Amino acid sequence: MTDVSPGYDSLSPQRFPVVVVGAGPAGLTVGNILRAASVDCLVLEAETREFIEQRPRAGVIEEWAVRGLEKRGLARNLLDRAELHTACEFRFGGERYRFAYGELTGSHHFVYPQPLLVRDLVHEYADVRAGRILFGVRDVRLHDVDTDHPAVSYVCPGTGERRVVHCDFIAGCDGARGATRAALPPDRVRVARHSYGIGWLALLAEAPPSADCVLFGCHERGFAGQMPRSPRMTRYYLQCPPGDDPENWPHERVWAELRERLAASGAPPLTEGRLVEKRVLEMHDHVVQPVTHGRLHLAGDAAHLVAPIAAKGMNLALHDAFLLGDALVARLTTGDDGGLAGYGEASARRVWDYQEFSQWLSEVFHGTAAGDPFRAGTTLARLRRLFTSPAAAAAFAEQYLGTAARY
Ligand code: RFL
Repeated sequence: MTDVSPGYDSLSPQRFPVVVVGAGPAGLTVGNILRAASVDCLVLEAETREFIEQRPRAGVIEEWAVRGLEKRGLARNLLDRAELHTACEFRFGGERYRFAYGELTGSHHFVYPQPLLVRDLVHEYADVRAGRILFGVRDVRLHDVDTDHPAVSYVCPGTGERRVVHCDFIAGCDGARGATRAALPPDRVRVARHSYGIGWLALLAEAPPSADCVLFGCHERGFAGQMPRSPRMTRYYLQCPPGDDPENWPHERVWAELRERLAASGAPPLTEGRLVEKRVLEMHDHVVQPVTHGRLHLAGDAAHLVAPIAAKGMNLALHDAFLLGDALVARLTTGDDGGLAGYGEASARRVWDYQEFSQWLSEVFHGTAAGDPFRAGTTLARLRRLFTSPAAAAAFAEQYLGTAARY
């Protein structure tokens, strides 16, 4: 279904200061920042509004990101409804080890499902700030991005006609499989890639969480994780071979494996429920550099993908959106180019820091199951150090929460 915000069809000529491609957390946040400064923009989204408001994905949002949303008037529902998490629990060697990072740092995570955040951001952008958004567009193409008169064209869902929108800037926020990244010249762009050679079976269960915090099970049979999403929904992960078929994981096998990998003395039994999502994710990362070419600026997963090991992707998408939204507003309202000139560099510092942390945490999660006694030994040392060395615990908490003073 196509959903068009009121007044869209009467727009003439087709010209906006900014065209945002993609209505995920990054694109919608950029759009909202622009609208708050009365900058006109058009968001082009390939899917329907219903689809993006229900697509299950992230849930863990870092406190600085929530404060960034709050500062921009985008966190009302989140602050009312999100759960606060102040601890996570590692399970290894048949024991439970609670890591109370809230006590250690005074900081916490917010748990708020991504589809709810997307719903809030679409509502605020389209219904409150009167931003223009077009859903269900096909075949988005960028034109003349290295000139000062770029354009975006797309196939209109209603008529099947190709339409052209002229603009000053394009925000490429269309995720890891979007179209905007292809507009970067291949001879000037570098995509740095890392593959873990590991798969995760990502599961969403219609069941209350089995513990009040995130669980990380580091087990010889492979990693298992539990992430509470709401009082009725829980995300679970099971390490599996890359490319595994979700059909190899019937209900009974999933729960038996979760029970085994998350077993620990004194742990309450897992609360089972219907599995409403079951898909295999390949654990890989990449970073695109540079993220700016002429009038095109990439943000979020379009610019960098981080495997969900440390729950960082949406946080990075929001970080980019704050930087890019503010920089576009400065450029378009006062002519100040500084924010846009420094955007790629400012984004990349946090991106690389989070990539490094994900890689470090990946070894903690997967080292025990690598079939290599040496890696199993060093993994155990890493885990023990978190609970024996205050300095190691403080460093972990800082990275897990994204609270470093500088990136
Ligand atoms: P999105 O959310 O992918 O949004 C991109 C939007 O662009 C649209 N699109 C197009 N539109 C027009 N034309 C095209 N050619 C288009 N191609 C695509 C898409 O339909 C979509 O609406 O990117 P954005 O905004 O950069 O946000 C990134 C986050 O969604 C992502 O990083 C997170 O979901 C990653 N992630 C997590 N991140 C966290 O910070 N905390 C978590 O707890 C967390 N858990 C997760 C996750 C990702 C997961 N999956 C599915 C990989 C858990 C999972 C299972």
